[in-house]
Amino acid sequence: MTIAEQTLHEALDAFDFGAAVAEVVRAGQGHINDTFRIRTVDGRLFTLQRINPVAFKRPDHVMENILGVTEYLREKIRRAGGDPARESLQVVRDRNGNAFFTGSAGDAWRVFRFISDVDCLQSASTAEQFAASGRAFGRFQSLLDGYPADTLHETIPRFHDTEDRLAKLKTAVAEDRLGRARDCGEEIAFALRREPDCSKALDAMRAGILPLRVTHNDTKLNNVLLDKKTGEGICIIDLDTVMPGLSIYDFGDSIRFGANHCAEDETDLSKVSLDLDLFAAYTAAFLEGSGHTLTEKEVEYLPWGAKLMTLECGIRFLTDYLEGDVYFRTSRPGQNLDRARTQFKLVSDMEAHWDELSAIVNNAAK
Ligand code: ADP
Ligand code: GN1
Ligand code: MG
Repeated sequence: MTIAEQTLHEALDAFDFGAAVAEVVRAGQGHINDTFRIRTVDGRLFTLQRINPVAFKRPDHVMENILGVTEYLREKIRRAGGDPARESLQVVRDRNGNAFFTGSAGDAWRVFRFISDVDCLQSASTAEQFAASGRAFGRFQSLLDGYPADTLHETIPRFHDTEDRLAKLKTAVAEDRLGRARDCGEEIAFALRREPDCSKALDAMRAGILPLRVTHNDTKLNNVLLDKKTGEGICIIDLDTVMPGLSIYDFGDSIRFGANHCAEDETDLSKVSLDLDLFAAYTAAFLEGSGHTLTEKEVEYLPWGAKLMTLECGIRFLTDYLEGDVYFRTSRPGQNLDRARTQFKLVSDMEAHWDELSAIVNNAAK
């Protein structure tokens, strides 16, 4: 039994679901939080989550960000004639009126209203599905355009600081606490050869070429809920890492996860490749969703967003493998190394198709 399952009963008691709880099932395939779907005897649905304490040291900061952002979004959605209950997460407070509950083991739990009649996909079967997620993430960014960025806490310090991620990999290799570095010499070398790349977006940000915006920072396909009837992306979820960031990160992380046809931990690397049609579909949709508000430079750097998020995620998986799988949830030995390998295969593919990626982006931006 996981820690979350052992302490679940305390969390269930801490919230008023309006009726007795009839069913609790694990939900979703996220790598970080523990998510449960709650059904009451009268059919009400909720999402109960244990916030991962390894990833998030300050759940109070996470929840302050989420309350601020969701209230802001709901108001904007309402004014645009939308349905805030379906198009934005809504926090349900605990019996004491708090945005989260701290259990006896010190772990933080929160509840959201469950959004029904949606699909949450692990991979896109059609370009249109992937485009729907792109429109939704683009729109999310543009809706938050006026949000006071300086009120947001940095919930994970240096989250997309690729230079720092590489430095952490070097430390993990040097320490090699579990003697795993010998299994992944090639992967370590792959990352180290790309050290100059790790500064590409950060240099542009430091030089004022790329503006800081309020970004989601974790734009996987399974962090958007698609309406079952229309197929459109209606609600962006997993708001734990909404922080000031670069627009190209949100674009790039979606490409990393969704512009291919295999699982993140696919072991047959011959199956792993970047799908240029999916890349094109997402690019056009993301620009459309963001209302074509990205600057010329942001558009020019989009392929860098894709490559950097993929490289960085590979570096993070590899670091976690070397450190003993302490951050990303794993269900089998070697899974984080397999994940790192797929990411690096995708990076190689992006490098091989670099000119095409730029051409697709230019074409979409016309
Ligand atoms: P993680 O950080 O572990 O990825 P998420 O917040 O993304 O956690 O939630 C995990 C999964 O739970 C999602 O991919 C989605 O399938 C489901 N989920 C989360 N919140 C809701 C919600 N409010 N309504 C419906 N499904 C949800
Ligand atoms: C994690 O929480 P989830 O599964 O949506 C991670 C992302 C990684 C992703 C890789 C807070 O996302 O940064 O890109 O796994 N989230 C956090 O799949 O670290
Ligand atoms: Mg998630």
